[in-house]
Amino acid sequence: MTYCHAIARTPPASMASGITTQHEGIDLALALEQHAAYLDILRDLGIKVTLLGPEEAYPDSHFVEDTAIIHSKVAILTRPGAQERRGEVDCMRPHLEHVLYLQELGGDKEATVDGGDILFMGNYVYIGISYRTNYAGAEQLKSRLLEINPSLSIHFIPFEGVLHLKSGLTALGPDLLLGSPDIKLHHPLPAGHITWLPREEAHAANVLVANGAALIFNNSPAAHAIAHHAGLKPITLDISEFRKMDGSFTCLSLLW
Ligand code: CIR
Repeated sequence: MTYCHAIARTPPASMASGITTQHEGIDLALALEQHAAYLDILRDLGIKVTLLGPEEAYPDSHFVEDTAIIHSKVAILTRPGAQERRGEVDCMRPHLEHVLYLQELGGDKEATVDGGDILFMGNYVYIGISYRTNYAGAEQLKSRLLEINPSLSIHFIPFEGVLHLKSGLTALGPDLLLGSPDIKLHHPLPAGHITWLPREEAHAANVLVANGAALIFNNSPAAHAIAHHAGLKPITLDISEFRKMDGSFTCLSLLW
């Protein structure tokens, strides 16, 4: 995918009280350093980065990916599955409405979607059904996306084993995916060949592909080789402090 713009948010000092399944202390100074390095990589790839200020009331608010799905210059605001993250969408709305067409998810209050569950692969859109994204939310999102682009092939993908669909599966190309051995897909995917990572690199399945490059966890030789083989330029980065919050590369920016 070719991107020109990104929105990111500085991690708040409160980030250590965000939602996580890990039990490791977070080093805020290091997190800020890693976040800055991530943004520098995006800039080096020719992407204009808009960096929003920290939102102390929302410890997970730097994971901006979960607040919107962007397709064809339209941003569809989500309704995050975690109650304590819902306010992040209101914080994001004013920044997106200046630069993109805005749509709401709509539907009933039970409908939930996290951006981390939405995977675009060529013309296919996989909507992960998870603890965060439910079928009601997936149906709403599908309707919105088809209004924007009726030619999309949209599929619901129930899974287990990782937080978001893209925590365990990302697209490297129009027919190639990188998979974590941790993700358990309930059904085979309708399209796309999955290359599975070895267990010791399970966390490295979340790769951010942008402008011919692939941002990859450091110390992940298999992921590095697979991305290289796919014709991408691998760029490695340590984002240990975000991993401690169950986050990864794609979650730290909204791109278009
Ligand atoms: C959460 O549990 O919501 C955050 N601690 C991590 C969110 C990561 N976002 C993503 O993978 N898209």
